Amino acid sequence: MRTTVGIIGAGPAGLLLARLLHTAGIDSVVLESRDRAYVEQRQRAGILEQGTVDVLRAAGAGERMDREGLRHDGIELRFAKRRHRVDFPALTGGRSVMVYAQTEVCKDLIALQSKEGGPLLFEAEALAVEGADGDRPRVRFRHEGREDVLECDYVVGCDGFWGVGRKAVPVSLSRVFERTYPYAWLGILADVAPSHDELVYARHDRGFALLSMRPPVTRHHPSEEVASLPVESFVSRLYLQVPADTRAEEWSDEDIWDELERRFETADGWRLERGPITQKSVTPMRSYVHEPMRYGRLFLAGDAAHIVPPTGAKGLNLAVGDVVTLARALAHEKETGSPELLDAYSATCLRRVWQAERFSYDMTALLHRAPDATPFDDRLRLARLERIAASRAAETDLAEAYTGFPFE
Ligand code: FAS
Ligand code: PHB
Repeated sequence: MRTTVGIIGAGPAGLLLARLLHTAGIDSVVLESRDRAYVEQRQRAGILEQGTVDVLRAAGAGERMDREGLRHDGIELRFAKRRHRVDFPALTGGRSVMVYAQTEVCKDLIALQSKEGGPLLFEAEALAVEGADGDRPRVRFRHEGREDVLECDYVVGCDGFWGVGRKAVPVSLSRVFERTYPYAWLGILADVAPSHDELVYARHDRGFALLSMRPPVTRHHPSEEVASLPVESFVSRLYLQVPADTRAEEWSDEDIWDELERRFETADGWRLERGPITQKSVTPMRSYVHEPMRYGRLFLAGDAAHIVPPTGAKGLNLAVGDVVTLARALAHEKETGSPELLDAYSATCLRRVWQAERFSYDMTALLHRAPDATPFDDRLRLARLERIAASRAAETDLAEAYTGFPFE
């Protein structure tokens, strides 16, 4: 097989890159090791930044998002039984976020790719990237029980944290920056309407809790009926900070609801509605950056290059920033013959990556309680939260970061 851009991975990074290249007239092939159902059902990100929403619309992948997603103009911070709402448009000159799950973004991009894009091979596992430092990189892969080779002009590792793309960078050139956290998130999906119409981030002496939501699983409505889905039709997506070695099955449904209730408690008697839990999973917490994000004709994008703790809702949105930058650079080279934007890819992406790492780390440290936290640490976190509630400047920093850093 031969193509201009070989893409490893059909998560949001790989799928959106293929779409952006297609609209720029650049051919690609996407190799995805799992099957379509796995990619479309893998519960992960839930929040799209303003920039991501704009890119999906411009790429022709925003129609269902605009119908079934939910625009959110703020979040609520909860601490010491107090509630403080952060008003995004008022603090950022009109920016907001969209509640629309990563699973739905992937479904929309896969549907587009199948209709008018290049080859997207499921159950095609990339085994290695070879020749990245030469003019003819190639991907050795296994598909339908036999090994094959994809010859390319460029290879892009969009294969997540555990993929093979990053392994093609010589260790001598790799610089890794990472931090693991002494806690994880126990996430649930529950068949009950969200108890609040926006996301609630709670800091409690017992640990962090997050109330989020998901649009109902798509049922084929006549278009006029879903013009604006009421939040009551949504289902609840909730998270609890738990010890890092927690196994989801250790927690009964009742224990989960009891613990969520404790951590969301407010002085004004706000109530958390309960319902049947339909999914339970534990997400480890990690900060990770691999530099550089390029080696010869190999580029890394998304989780293949960086990981953030999900507290700042940045992971998917960072992947979008990477592939927007790369698609623009490849199109520039095609149009002008100049590699200047390709040569700047890694540095351009890393400026945005490190801002997101900083914000994600700060939000995580602010809202979680480490097992070795001291009373001094607890007071410091409360003081930081008080400052955000009292200072427009402190609140603006959070609102600007949460709604997304501008693409360069
Ligand atoms: P992905 O990991 O999504 O996709 C990589 C793809 O490559 C996968 O489909 C994989 O099967 C494939 N692949 C791997 N190796 C391969 C090989 N050798 N050959 C072929 N294909 C291969 N981010 C948020 O913003 N908010 C959240 O709430 C949030 N929650 C998360 C929960 C969990 C459990 C996890 C793990 C992550 C979460 N994230 C969240 C981050 C997540 O959304 C990522 O940032 C996002 O999936 C990044 O997309 P990709 O870079 O495309 O990587
Ligand atoms: C989610 O809805 O899955 C979600 C929302 C916000 C976050 C993390 C996860 O910060």
